[in-house]
Amino acid sequence: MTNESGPSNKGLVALASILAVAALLLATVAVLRGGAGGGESKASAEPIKVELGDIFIKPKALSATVGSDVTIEVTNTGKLDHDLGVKGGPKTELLKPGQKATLKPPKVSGTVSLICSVPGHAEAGMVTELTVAGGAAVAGHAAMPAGGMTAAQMDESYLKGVKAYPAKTAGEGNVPMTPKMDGQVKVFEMTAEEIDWEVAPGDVRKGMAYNKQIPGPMIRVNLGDKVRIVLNNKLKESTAMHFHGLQVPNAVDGVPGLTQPLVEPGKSFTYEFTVPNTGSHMYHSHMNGATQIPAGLLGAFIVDGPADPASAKEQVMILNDGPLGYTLNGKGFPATAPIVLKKGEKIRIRYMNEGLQIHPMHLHGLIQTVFSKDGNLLPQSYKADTVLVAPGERIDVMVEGSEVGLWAFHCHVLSHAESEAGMFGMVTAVIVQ
Ligand SMILES: [Cu+2]
Repeated sequence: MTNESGPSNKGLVALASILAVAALLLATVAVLRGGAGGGESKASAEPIKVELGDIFIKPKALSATVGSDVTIEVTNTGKLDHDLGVKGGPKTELLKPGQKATLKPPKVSGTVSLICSVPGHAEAGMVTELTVAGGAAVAGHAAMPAGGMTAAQMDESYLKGVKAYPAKTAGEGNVPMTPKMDGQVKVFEMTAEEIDWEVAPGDVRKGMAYNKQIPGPMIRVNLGDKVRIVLNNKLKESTAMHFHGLQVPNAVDGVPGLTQPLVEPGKSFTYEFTVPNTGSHMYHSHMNGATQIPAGLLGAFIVDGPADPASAKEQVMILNDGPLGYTLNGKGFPATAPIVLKKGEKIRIRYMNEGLQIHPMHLHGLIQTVFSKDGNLLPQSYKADTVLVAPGERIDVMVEGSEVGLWAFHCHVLSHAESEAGMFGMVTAVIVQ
């Protein structure tokens, strides 16, 4: 089961772009404050202060609200030249020691890295994270002015989002991949490249994808299968592929410089191994990981075997956060896919967190029975209504459609799921019929 997909709604896109301009004009004063390490300042329109030094950025985390007209005030306190900006996006001019400049936070929600673009400086630690929370620029209601919405506007925007669910968007990720056979070897060819990805209706963002899918195609094999994964790099930067959770030989562990050469732009690399262990695993980039994985270079790698056979009904649920916003299988509400069950039917949900943040997944009304962690069956299962999935973790749960209804299913870090403009991001539903 995967997300609904289809052509984008052209009317909505046009409306969204018109209203996005309106939103820009209407952008109201929003709260902006220093995050961890920065100390909190009062909610105000005061600029957030960022220090560039040799070789660091302070503070390491910033937060803002969508629609902010607040600026980031950047001061170079070092002895070297530095700048600050979004990788590949807007940045300040190159600042000499003692110079100041201002930078506008992005207009969309999500987490972006701000870096110094002087060669080598970001790699040496000149990175800070800006999280832009809430607001209307997500969730396919790109339209409403964020910050200071009236109560009536909030109601209208909220209901518009709910009514649109499940919304169709272009592009579908996590599609099961049929390997080509080379004798006994199952061959999966993966091409990494930059793409435009429609996260929610009209919300098209720059991503990185394997075979034009976010998440990448689902690899599903049996214990003991011989597999070959061919990675073609069509990105503008080097990459590599790591098989997260699979106990593969060191030579195919996918860490450039440690176990293999960099897979440079235009180059390919081939991984071949015998599938060593069962369970819910992942494949993802292991180069510039804090950028490439949140941007979409990730996928599910599921291994069936006698000790952990496939369940009758299943759903992979890959959690991610970053430049694509807060997503479930590459989409944000209302473009997330509902899970549909008949009364009494059971489904196995395989959570996989490829993001940078923790996501406690809360299901209303139905019990989640947690029975596997990182591909290992637990000695004793346990029941929960909220299941915390940390970055890198895979947690498998069984859910029974014990009660008929339309049950909300969302991350309970509420800023990942709901804003003044309504629900967005990590929200979907289990429908029991
Ligand atoms: Cu979350």
